[in-house]
Amino acid sequence: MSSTFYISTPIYYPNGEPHLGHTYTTLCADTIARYHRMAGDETFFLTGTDEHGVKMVKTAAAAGIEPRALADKNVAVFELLWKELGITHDDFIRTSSDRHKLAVQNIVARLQANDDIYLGAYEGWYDEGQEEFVTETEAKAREFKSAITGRPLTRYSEPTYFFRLTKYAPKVLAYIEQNPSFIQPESRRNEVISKLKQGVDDLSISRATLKWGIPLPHDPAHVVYVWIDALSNYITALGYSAADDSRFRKFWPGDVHLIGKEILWFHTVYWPAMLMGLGLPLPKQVFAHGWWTAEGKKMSKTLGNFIDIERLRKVIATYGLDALRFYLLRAAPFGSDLDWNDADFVKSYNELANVLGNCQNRLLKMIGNYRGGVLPAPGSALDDHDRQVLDACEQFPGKLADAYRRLALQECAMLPLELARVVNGYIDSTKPFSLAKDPAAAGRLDTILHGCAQAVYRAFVGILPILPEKAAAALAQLNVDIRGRTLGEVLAAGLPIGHKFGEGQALFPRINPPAKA
Ligand code: ME8
Repeated sequence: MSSTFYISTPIYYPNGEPHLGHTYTTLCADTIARYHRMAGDETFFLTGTDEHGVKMVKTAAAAGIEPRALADKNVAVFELLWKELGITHDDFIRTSSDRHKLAVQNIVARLQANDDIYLGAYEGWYDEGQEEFVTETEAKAREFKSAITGRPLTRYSEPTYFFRLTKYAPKVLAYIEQNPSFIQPESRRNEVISKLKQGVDDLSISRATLKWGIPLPHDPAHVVYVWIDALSNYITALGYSAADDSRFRKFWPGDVHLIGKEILWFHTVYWPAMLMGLGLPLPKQVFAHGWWTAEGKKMSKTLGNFIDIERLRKVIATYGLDALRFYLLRAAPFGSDLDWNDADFVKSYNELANVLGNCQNRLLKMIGNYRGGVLPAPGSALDDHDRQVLDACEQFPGKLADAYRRLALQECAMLPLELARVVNGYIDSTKPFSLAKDPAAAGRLDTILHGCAQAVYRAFVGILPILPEKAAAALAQLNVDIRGRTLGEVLAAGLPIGHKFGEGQALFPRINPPAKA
């Protein structure tokens, strides 16, 4: 039975160019989307840009241009980078687009009709970098500075419309408590629960002093608070409230909102409360991944450790896109904080070469030299070494599916390498090159070559979502075409006896000098 799968990234502020952080979330979402497509799910992968708010206005003013021009300029860079990175998103939502604006106005109008919105006045602190209201207690605790950017908080005092967050907060808390998989990882879930238990205020959802935003339908002198506008993207992109809402009906509720940990509260409190107000089901999961630093420090232009778009392009030009994907995914258990480190990058590239590249190379050489490139049937009784390889092949699909189900992306990257390591160990201990010299050992050699081939094939199929170019090149060398079959079918079937292999070529060439990444 085929099912649907909907995954989103945050929509990024185009107040600057994308960097390592944006790239990471988007590559992770891309990997998960690729996996689900291969698994046979009808998949929808959404990304986009969050173009309104004070931050955009201030950055544009500093550059002497209009916010719209700033957005257009940087959106083009985001779109180009995603193209260069081979990102397979199905849609790119811009919050300045008409389809989004109209739907946001419908959303606000529905909340208003539901008596969830009322006019009042906001008096308090605002973090412009995060576009976040900060309570007096929090502001004091943070010494009136942003917890994320360290810049001073701004004081606001103006009329505003409020959303009745206090009405929904107990329901949101109960939902989170009753649905353990809604917020992942577990530690993040606990954070939200304890903060919710401290109580919330109603949420200011309009700005009367800002012009760059979506006008409130019933009071166009106000624009919609940028987070209400932005969170709505997850349904406006699907056509919520539009004449054609077929995508919305097919894909909502979404399966995973992938986000960085700093925007957890918005996604697990404001967004669920809004959806409850709209009478809509909640997304199945919000997964908050960790934060990147570089060489042990917060990324910063002045420190010179900022992994910007130029740096990413340089790494890709030297090592290839797949090496970057692999490094980012295996850098830490998914959900934990991560640190960019040049030496680790080179190590992870060498791991690809020494483990995956090596077993492919050995397999194709041996099968070419000893069996004319044709897969033999096993020709001897199985011993413990053979059984270890066959067991690893058998367990691989289940382990991989389970790792993707848990979004344990580091495991998703390492499982195929583990299988390849088993093959390398198998070759080292059974020594097919010696057996090849002894005609009486032909049957034994057939068994070993057969086992190696089945495992190498599965390792490359399994790593396709992470190394789309390299794994496809490896499969082309193995002369297999898996199109038209699901991942489960391919992994279960393995290679048929008599399969004719192609020629091997180095997948991960040595890079000299292996300087910094
Ligand atoms: O917050 N480490 O946009 P944004 C890991 N527009 N991930 C990082 C990162 C880092 N150092 N830096 C950025 C916004 N990210 C809002 C979102 S969604 C309805 C609105 C990634 O441009 C990570 O995914 O500041 C983080 O959540 C996101 O970029 C923030 O992007």
